[in-house]
Amino acid sequence: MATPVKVYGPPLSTAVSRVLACLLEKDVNFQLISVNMSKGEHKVPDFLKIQPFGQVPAFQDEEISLFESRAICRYLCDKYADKGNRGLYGTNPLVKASIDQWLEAEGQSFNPPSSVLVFQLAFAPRMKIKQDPAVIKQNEEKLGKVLDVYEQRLGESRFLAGDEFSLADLSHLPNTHYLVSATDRGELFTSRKNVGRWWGEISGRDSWKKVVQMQKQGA
Ligand SMILES: N[C@@H](CCC(=O)N[C@@H](CS)C(=O)NCC(=O)O)C(=O)O
Repeated sequence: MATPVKVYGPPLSTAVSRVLACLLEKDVNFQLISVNMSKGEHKVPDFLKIQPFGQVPAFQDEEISLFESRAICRYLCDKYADKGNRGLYGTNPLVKASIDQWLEAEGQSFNPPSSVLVFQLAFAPRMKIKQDPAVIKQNEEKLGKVLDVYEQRLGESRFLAGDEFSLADLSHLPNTHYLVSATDRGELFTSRKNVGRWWGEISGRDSWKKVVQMQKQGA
């Protein structure tokens, strides 16, 4: 059996959970290596050798070390093209271009406001950090505008990049999961008919259900 790839970081991290969902979709064998962030293990010199920004996830496969969750996912889809969900990152240039476009939309337009809201609404209270109502309001408005674009797109196609579930949809799972499950702002998604339908469909995938289970177990 091939040596498992290594993922460093806790499944509760949105960026780590993105990589885990991709590994499960692709049916790639992996070893999850714990990084205790409250003890600052992501800032120690040995960790910085594989993740120079001192963030999770870090990743290793054979002789390559990688960071940035979306780059790791793209690598996994290319390297393990014939394993698991073969269409996850498209099988022809046209489909791939559309997946890349919506992956960029996730990283550039969806992630900035949604990650601020995840931090402010889900993590700050747990960490006993004071919430900033002005920041919450501003980012809620920004996210609403992004989701209006998604609402229109998802009225035209079942998933963001077309009729098949892809890496573009997968990349939205971590932040959306926290906003829907751990805050009172789930309506941003569920009040929009097409976005709500899409969220129900992508969050019901076995791969994501397994990631949520890992988060619950604190694996
Ligand atoms: N763009 C990076 C973001 C990584 C990131 O922000 N990780 C967070 C956890 S979700 C982290 O390590 N935070 C601790 C820190 O920045 O010190 C990716 O997608 O991998």
